[in-house]
Formats: sequence, C-alpha cells, structure tokens
Amino acid sequence: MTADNRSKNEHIKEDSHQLRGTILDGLSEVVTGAIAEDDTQLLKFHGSYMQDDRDLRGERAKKKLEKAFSFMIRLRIPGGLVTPKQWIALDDIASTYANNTLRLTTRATFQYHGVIKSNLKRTMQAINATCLDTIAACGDVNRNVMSAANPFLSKAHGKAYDLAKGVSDHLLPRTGAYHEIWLDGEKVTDATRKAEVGEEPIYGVHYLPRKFKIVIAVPPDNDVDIFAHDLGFIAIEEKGEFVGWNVTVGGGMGMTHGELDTFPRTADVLGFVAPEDAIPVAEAVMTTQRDWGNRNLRKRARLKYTMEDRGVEAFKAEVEKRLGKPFGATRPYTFKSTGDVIGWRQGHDKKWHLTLFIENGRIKDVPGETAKTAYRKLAEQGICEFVLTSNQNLILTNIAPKNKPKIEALLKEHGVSIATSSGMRRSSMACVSLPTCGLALAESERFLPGLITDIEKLTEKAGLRDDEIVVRMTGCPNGCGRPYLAEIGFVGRTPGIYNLYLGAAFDGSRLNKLYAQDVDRAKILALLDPLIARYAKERTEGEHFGDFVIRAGVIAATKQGNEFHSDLNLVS
Ligand code: SRM
Ligand code: SF4
Repeated sequence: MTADNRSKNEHIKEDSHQLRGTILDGLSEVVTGAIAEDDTQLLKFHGSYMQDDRDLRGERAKKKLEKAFSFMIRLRIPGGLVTPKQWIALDDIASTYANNTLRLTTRATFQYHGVIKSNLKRTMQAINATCLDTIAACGDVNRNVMSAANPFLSKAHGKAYDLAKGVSDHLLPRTGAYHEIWLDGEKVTDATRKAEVGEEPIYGVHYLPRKFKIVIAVPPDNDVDIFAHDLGFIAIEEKGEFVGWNVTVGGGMGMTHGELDTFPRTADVLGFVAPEDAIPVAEAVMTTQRDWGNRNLRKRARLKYTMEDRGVEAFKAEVEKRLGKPFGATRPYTFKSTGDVIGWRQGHDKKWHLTLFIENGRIKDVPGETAKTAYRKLAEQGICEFVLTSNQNLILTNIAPKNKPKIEALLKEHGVSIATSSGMRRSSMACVSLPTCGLALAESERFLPGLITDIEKLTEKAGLRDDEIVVRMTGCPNGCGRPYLAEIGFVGRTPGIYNLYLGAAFDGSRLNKLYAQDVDRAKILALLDPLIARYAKERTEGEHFGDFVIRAGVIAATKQGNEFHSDLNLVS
C-alpha cells in the first residue's frame, strides 16, 4: 500500500459529501459563534470565511471570552455588473446584516464583513433573492471571473463580459450542497438551477488542488492585471473587428516570507484561440491543473508551480491534447496601464460612464462624504448601472447625456469628489488586512491612505503630484492587492513594519523586486524621498517610475517570476 501524502484539505474535501460537511448542523449550534474547523474549509466553497475581530482578541482573551467570531461573505459577480435594483438590495444587506459597508475587492466583486453566525443563512438568502450568489467565490475551484471593466465601453468589452459570464457558468461547481444548506433546497438563480446533487463532472470529489483564477483583458487597458492570474484571455481586434483571444497561463501572486520555493510569477502567453475555443481552452487548462497540480503541499499547489515544475511547453502540449487542436501563433497586442481611467468616458454607443476612485474599495458613509448613501440614491433613481473594477473602483455606467449633470450634482451634494488628491492615490490599492483578515501580519487598508498622504508631500516637492505611480500594499505576502505588480509595493512583516518592493512595469508585465526589508513609516519616507527627487530630474520623456528605478540601477529587473528572489541588492 502506498503512503497517502495528500494534504489535510484533500481529505476534508473527499469526506465532505461534495461540500456539505456538517455546516448545516454547525449553523444551528448556539453555544458558539464559530463552526467546526473542517467546515471552515468547506464554507469557503460557498463563498464565506469564518473570521474574528482581531482588534478585540486581547480584550476578549483577558475576559476568557471566545473570540468575536463573524463571517465574511464574498459574492460571485462575473464581469462585475450590478443593476440598480441589485444595488439597493446589496446596500440593504450591508446595513442589516454586515458592518454597514460594502467592500469592493481586487477581483471586482463585493465582500461583506461582520456577519454573525445566526444571520449567515438569512444573508445568503437575501443575496440569492437579488439573483446573485456566492457559489465558488472562494475555495479550490474556479473563482469569480473578472473582465475588463465596463462591458458597455466597446464591442470587445462586451465580448469580454460575455466570456466572463460564459466561462464562470461552465466551470461552476454542480453540487447541490449550496442550495441545500443556504436555500432550503430552493433553486433560485440560473447557477443553482443547474446544480444536481452528487454530480461534479468537471471537479470530481477532490475539486482542484488550489484556487483557480480567470480574467479577461481588452488592450490597451490591462486593468485586470492579466499576468497575475492562473488563466487569462486577451481580446484581439484586427481592423476594428474582434477576432479571438491570446491565452495567458500560470500567473499568481502569493508567497511566504523567507521561503524561496514560493514566489509570485507572471503568466506566459501560450498562443491564440478563436472565440468559440475560449471555453474549451479554459476547461482544458483547468483540468490539466486539476490532474497535474500538487495535492500534497498546498503552498506549492497553484498552477504557477505546476508550470514551473513540468515546464511551460509540456503544460501547453497537454492543454492542446485535451483541446484536440494546437494554439495559433500569439497575435500582437499592446498594454499601456493597469489602472482605471478615473473620470468620465464615452462609450461606442455615445452613453457616458463615470469611473470613481474608491479608496481601497470601502464604500461607506463618513461625516462630509456620504458615498454609500449617494450610490443608493443613484440606484433608486435608476439613472445608471454599476460596474465593479479589479482596482477596487466603481463605474457608474450607461448614463444618458441628459443625466450627467444630475449625477454630478448628487455626488457633490454627498461630498463625493470625482477628482483624487494625487496621481499616486488614484493608482493605489490596499488589501483588507486587519482587523478581519486572519492571515494579516500588519495593517494595510487602514494604513495606506495615511502613508500616501506623507508620500504626496514628497511627490509635491518634486513636482510630480499628478503623476501616476502605482502603489499597492498588503498586510502579508499572500498578495491580495497584487503588490508585486506595483511600481512601489509594500508587504507587511509585523505591525508597523513592511518590505518595500520597487520596479514593476506600469503596464503590469513585469514584477517588482525587494529593495528594503523591515522598514517602518519613517524609513519608507527616507528611502523614497531621494528616489522620487531623482526620478523627477532624470527621467526620460514618458518614462514610468518602475522603469526608471531599473534604468538608474536602483534595482535589477525581474524578467520572469522565478527570478523574483534573485539579484537582490538590499539597502539597509
Ligand atoms: Fe486574497 C486569502 C482577501 C484577492 C491571494 N484573501 C485571503 C483571505 C480570504 C484570508 C484568509 O484566507 O483567511 C482574505 C480575506 C480578508 C478579509 O478580511 O476580507 C483575502 N483577497 C482578498 C481580497 C478581499 C483583497 C482586497 O482587499 O480586495 C480580494 C478578494 C478577491 C475576490 O473577490 O475574489 C483578494 N487574493 C486576492 C488576490 C488578487 C487577485 O486575485 O487578483 C490574490 C493574488 C493573486 C493570486 O491568487 O495569486 C490573493 N488571498 C491570496 C492568498 C495567496 C494564494 C497563494 O497562491 O498563495 C491567500 C491565502 C491562501 O489562499 O491560503 C488569500
Ligand atoms: Fe489578508 Fe494577506 Fe490577503 Fe491582505 S494580503 S487580505 S493580509 S491574506
């Protein structure tokens, strides 16, 4: 008999009766606000994480109380489009069951935080009543599929949106566990309608070795950060007509501090496929990873490591075998940036679209800026739809020209500004981190805004206040804010202390590299001050900060993912 070295999660999945576990029993257990440990792993496949308020941990431990448990819920919104009616319902859910905020994520969906166990089922049902769901928003499955923000901007954007919906649907788990547990067996949305108890034709009982992420980009915008994901599709247009997709495979961000066999990796471009081959390619790539991925060691289980271990060519050949045809030659494409274009833009159908910067994705009301109320009022008036972006921003979309002034007036009335304080802030993102994230080592969402205010003083001094320099922060090395693709990246080490990374490409095609280890706010500013000043003086026409630091010899370029840890020349 051979030894079974598979990770604990493989056994949990195998024994779970296709993701049921004992979740249903745990929900009705009133003596604790938690659920059983194995069930916490299964709950992720249903779109929820058990968390606790880390701000309260010390105080509760002193009083010998159990942790302040609550649940994070993540929605599945392929393509990120939300109707006004849905917005109103989602806003109600935030105030009734969660912490009265809507959190836009780096994968263009919503998260709720702070839902207590006794409200979990009610919240799931309320979400389903909006014709949205949380199936496969987390867990070892294909996650929420992101497409280039705003399906209405051009025909290619429309194709990207349709593919996001199509591929999400095709790769959705089919187990009936979701509607049994949360909807009392009711079949509400298209997704749940298709679920058949006991049937998982694509996933089987073990699902995938690890999470799997798909995105779709429309050049020249690389807003979805195509090279950061397991699988990507780049829309190719020739002579103004959409002709198909270039396919990218093997990107990923997560790593562990100090473990050199873990690293972020930018995806490889495997080749071109015709429009009708996109979904079959997605299935072929995902099932190759399903069968080839590492099921013994979760930290090496992502597709990027399968590509490294087996080789890109071998992986590509297997995908072609499963697809029954070879990839075509990669078609030319050019990306210009990873950011969102903040402000007004007009679509091909002459409708208007307003992209608003939402600092770190948190939609809330604060004195002087009642943004949550403003968006709700817009939804109630029904004068726009809403699109969530992969940069944690919000697009008010499909606006008739006559409604533009109305929207501007309403936003102004609620203190919501279309302008941002600087180009750097506009290009910034931070992951959630403390107090809800159980893996956080340092602050992120609550720390970055203040740090940017300090860095703005440096850019102001150098005359660069409006220059877009991509800055991202995460509270740990898992990379939820894609910090390794930032021109200036901060990754938490311990409270108040970060690693500083420099040198990613503005268009998202090159990772950055570690520049300084274990630096606090004062040291960060001391290190960035001379670099920003030099950049202002020495940059060439149109040169971005990430390219400048490489040309100036400040940092070596990371040409591919497995070079992320090499050629380091740390400052002290
Ligand atoms: Fe993430 C785990 C938040 C995008 C890589 N991520 C987590 C958890 C669930 C912590 C946990 O496992 O207990 C965080 C919940 C925090 C909270 O309190 O809400 C969390 N991740 C987020 C979000 C909300 C960050 C944000 O500020 O927007 C993003 C939700 C995306 C979504 O809607 O689906 C989020 N996470 C990402 C991304 C970015 C992306 O996908 O574009 C990455 C890097 C890309 C990648 O996957 O390689 C990412 N999250 C991780 C990892 C590391 C995975 C790895 O391969 O090593 C973990 C930890 C894990 O899976 O073990 C993680
Ligand atoms: Fe939590 Fe780390 Fe992800 Fe930030 S990067 S949300 S700290 S897991």
